[in-house]
Amino acid sequence: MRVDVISIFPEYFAPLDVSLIGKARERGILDVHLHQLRDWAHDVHRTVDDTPYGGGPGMVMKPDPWGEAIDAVLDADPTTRPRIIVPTPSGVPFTQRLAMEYAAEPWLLFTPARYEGIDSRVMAEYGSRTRVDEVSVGDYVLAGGEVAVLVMVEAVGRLLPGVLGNARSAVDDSFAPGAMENLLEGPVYTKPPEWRGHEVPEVLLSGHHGRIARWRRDEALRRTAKNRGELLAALDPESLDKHDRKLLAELDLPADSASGDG
Ligand code: 6GU
Repeated sequence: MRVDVISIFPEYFAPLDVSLIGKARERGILDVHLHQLRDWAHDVHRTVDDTPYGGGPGMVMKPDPWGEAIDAVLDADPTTRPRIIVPTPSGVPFTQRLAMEYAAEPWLLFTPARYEGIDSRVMAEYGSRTRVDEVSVGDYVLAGGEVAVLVMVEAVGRLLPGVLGNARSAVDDSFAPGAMENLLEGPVYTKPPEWRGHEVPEVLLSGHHGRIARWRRDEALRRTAKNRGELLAALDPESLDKHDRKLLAELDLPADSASGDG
């Protein structure tokens, strides 16, 4: 997969040299190209922002540098078009589903902004030629989209074939479609069996795969109920067996969160 990022802080992306994503790049699975937006700002100050039409606080990123920068990236391979991802707190939520969708694309172009965002005509211009997604990584406001790009590249990159070893696949991630969809993963333990007086749950040492699977599901249900009541409420009742329902009935849940219909 090719990934391009245009930013006034390309140095923000140094973490992409490290760890899982760094390895994926060394192995040629991920081909990252970083671009300095100011290379396409031609005045002496290399200005990329200006005051907003209609007034109000802050500054807006000018369309001209973005247009020239995006054109230059598109020209790098005229045979393909990248999916353009514009990070913004007013975008659609970035989810595991969207990460999987992006992982199936040959080419992504991220355009993280500073200030109050990019002049909207830029999104209109490229939206008529390729897919342009405005995407948010959560309900809080960052100083700029760079960290959001790091979040998305890591979430997408680990899904690319060959990035995670056979030993650890992404199929049982929390939020991945499948049997445990929308259940959080429960607690995990490793050696030693006792640490500072805390013991590893006996069932995990039992070697009894059926009991271990049941215990893990119980813990997943408990943790989801405790931390993410809205995920529990959204579970398909058909996905809950008799044991699940008994466990949930025994938890002290708000009235509307355990029935699955509410
Ligand atoms: Cl994508 N950008 C900024 N600046 N803030 C955010 C965000 C993105 N997602 C959540 N908050």
